[in-house]
Amino acid sequence: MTNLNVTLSRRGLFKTIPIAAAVPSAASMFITGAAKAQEAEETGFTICDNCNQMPMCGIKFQKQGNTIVSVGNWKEHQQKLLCNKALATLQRLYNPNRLLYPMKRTNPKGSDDPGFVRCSWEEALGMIAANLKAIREKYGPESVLFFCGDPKEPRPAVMRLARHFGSWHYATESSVACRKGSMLAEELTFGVEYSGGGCGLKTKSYLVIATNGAWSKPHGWLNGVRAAKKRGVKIVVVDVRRTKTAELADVHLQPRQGTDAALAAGVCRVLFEEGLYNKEFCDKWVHGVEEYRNYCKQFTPEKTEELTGVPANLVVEAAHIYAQGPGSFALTSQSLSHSTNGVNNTRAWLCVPVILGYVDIPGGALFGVGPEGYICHDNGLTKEFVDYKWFQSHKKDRLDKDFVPVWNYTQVQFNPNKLPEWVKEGKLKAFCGFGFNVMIWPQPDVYAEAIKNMDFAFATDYFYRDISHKNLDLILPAAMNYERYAPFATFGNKVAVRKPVKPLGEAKEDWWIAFQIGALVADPKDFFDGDPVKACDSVLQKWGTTYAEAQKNLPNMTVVKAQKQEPLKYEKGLLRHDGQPGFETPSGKIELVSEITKKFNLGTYPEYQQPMQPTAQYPLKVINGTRAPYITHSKVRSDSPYSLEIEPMSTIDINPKDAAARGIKEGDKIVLKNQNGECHGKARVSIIVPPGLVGMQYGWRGNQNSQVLIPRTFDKLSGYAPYFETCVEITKEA
Ligand SMILES: Nc1nc2c(c(=O)[nH]1)N[C@H]1C(S)=C(S)[C@@H](COP(=O)(O)OP(=O)(O)OC[C@H]3O[C@@H](n4cnc5c(=O)[nH]c(N)nc54)[C@H](O)[C@@H]3O)O[C@H]1N2
Ligand SMILES: Nc1nc2c(c(=O)[nH]1)N[C@H]1C(S)=C(S)[C@@H](COP(=O)(O)OP(=O)(O)OC[C@H]3O[C@@H](n4cnc5c(=O)[nH]c(N)nc54)[C@H](O)[C@@H]3O)O[C@H]1N2
Ligand SMILES: [Mo]
Repeated sequence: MTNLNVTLSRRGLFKTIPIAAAVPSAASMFITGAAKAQEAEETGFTICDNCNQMPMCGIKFQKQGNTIVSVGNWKEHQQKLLCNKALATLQRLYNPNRLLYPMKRTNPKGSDDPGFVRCSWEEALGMIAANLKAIREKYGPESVLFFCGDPKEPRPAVMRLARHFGSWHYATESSVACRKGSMLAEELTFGVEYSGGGCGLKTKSYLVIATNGAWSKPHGWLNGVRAAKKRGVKIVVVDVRRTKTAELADVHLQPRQGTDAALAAGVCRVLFEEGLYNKEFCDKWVHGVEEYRNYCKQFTPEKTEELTGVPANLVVEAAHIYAQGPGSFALTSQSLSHSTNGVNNTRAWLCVPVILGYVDIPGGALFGVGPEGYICHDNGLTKEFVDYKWFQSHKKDRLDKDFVPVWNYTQVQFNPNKLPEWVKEGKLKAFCGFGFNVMIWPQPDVYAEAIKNMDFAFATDYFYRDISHKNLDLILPAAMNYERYAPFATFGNKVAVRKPVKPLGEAKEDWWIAFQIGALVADPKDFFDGDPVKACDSVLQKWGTTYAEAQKNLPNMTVVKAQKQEPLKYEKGLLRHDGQPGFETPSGKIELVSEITKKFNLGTYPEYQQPMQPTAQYPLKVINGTRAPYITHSKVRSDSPYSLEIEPMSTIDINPKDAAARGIKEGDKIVLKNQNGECHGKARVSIIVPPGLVGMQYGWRGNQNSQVLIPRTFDKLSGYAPYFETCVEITKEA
């Protein structure tokens, strides 16, 4: 069973804790609640963090004393629809396996039993400070890697800690994987992130690119698409699977995995050859149109069909439909960037709305605006808060410079995917992880071994997780979403703050932990007296409010000073740092030919490259990581057993033809195997995947861990692993 690891190792963990220090169990928490049944209920507010801490959906809860008794929709909040994952956070909060005290190891690294015992915060923080200072002294500050996993909320505080400690090796899950690969494509093209958006009243056509928002964005995205369809908006969906979203499409383009650069070029060819593209816009605002147009010439509908599997007539029809603009698009995909030519596949799709001139126009997708300096909490909240300039000035000092030069040149976050190699070379000596998970990587054991071999390593988390934590020196209890103040959530010109409860045990906010460490290893005056609320105020005050003021406005969100949303910002000089019209790219225009990839001899326009091909031995392509509506990554299942009731083990979608050819029936236990390893799961025979394609989530542990199948081959632009490109054979379990 998948959560066996966790449960067993927790038991091992608690054996070493003196009885007096034993953690209060969930049962006792509820008893406290019940005993106080007469106590009046009070209302509290927080932000859900159970999918990837990005949508920041609002939760309103009722509490008795310090015990939360119910959770529900916060109807004044921007994202008010809660899904099962949000409701499951209550079960997570009172999970008896929660990590509630700082723990230090007592057995040598590599021991089966790390012998973790409880220690005080003072001892834990002292140990961290002493080790980090000694390592900085001996090997330089850059030998310490600061890392946040998928949790995005700790990031501003951790990035600030890295900056003041003096290490430019600050990395996150987004520089390992996730959507920053698509964002890199957006930045190369537009100079800034621009992933499209929804449909406005003027929208006539909508292009949904490798995004199954029906499941990955449960807070109303699909309702928006349905409403647009009712208004007559024509919808083109590009997805290798027949998703809920694809079922709404007027045209569903269903390419073979990883062939998107050819398909997009095929669509662009139709638009160019038939004169449907916006020549005036291209002449004025787009760089490299002629080169790309020439490149597209070879992608005739027939050739495109041959390369991608999409029928030639559908390529033409999709182009015609989408050309009836104004058109909007949505590209929130992680899966497109998780293959060896991922960034170029993404760039190629961006060319379609670009050559039609659907950029920042009414009815199209508008560039995002927000309060001054705002860069979203996953990037650091504001440029000033994390000192972007300093990180930018040290890009050339980073270890990823030769590994992924384009990434290094454009991104302030370090790409740590060669961690094992850099540790072996003695270049990284200490690891500070906040919500860190080795399961994020292909071949997780290789990364776990690297972290074991560092001189010092600690992490903060909600739970002790054997596979990631067993070789750490220290593991620290992080307060959960109901128990913390920072960060607040931002939506355009509105912010939402929280009214939390007190943390259980000795759990502390990640921001508090980062600031305490900061005050010990750097100048304390940069860390707000260790107070997350004061840190939030340093930003909110510039936007014209304070945390306390915003709390007074609850349940309403607070309006702050922000740039006003308006179309055609590039004409008015609102997209460039120098206030000139145009885009923040080297050419000042939207770049179909990237002057940045060119500079590093890594190509010009987004070229098609054949993805890894199935072989006689491994004839099925597995897209390993598509999102299911009720589960997130590797964490949710054991944290909220309620999720395990929905899906108790790894479920693998296989087309009826492929299943029949292998004697596999619905519910059979199956084994996926390739040259890298094998993993187990249960078959779901479904036409959601076409023949030759297998779909599955990732994140199951033990013998269901699919990360072992993925090779450590990386996209040359983003450095991301090909999670969606691997080939396997499947057999029925003996
Ligand atoms: N094969 C394959 N691999 C993938 C992907 C895929 O699709 N396929 N997807 C990639 C993508 S897009 C992502 S986002 C990553 C997933 O990224 P991971 O980092 O693997 O994400 P999680 O498992 O959600 O969370 C990591 C840890 O953070 C802890 N945690 C959660 N919230 C907090 C918090 O607020 N504070 C602290 N201190 N800890 C917290 C959790 O308990 C968990 O142990 O995986 C990537 N890897
Ligand atoms: N319920 C739930 N929601 C989540 C998460 C979760 O774990 N659970 N995780 C969050 C995170 S961290 C992320 S990054 C996002 C991801 O959000 P999304 O990227 O929207 O989610 P996915 O399901 O990974 O991928 C979208 C679609 O891309 C298709 N696809 C795969 N490969 C290709 C290809 O080569 N070409 C084309 N055209 N299509 C392809 C897949 O079939 C899938 O339907 O979701 C977030 N939301
Ligand atoms: Mo992600």
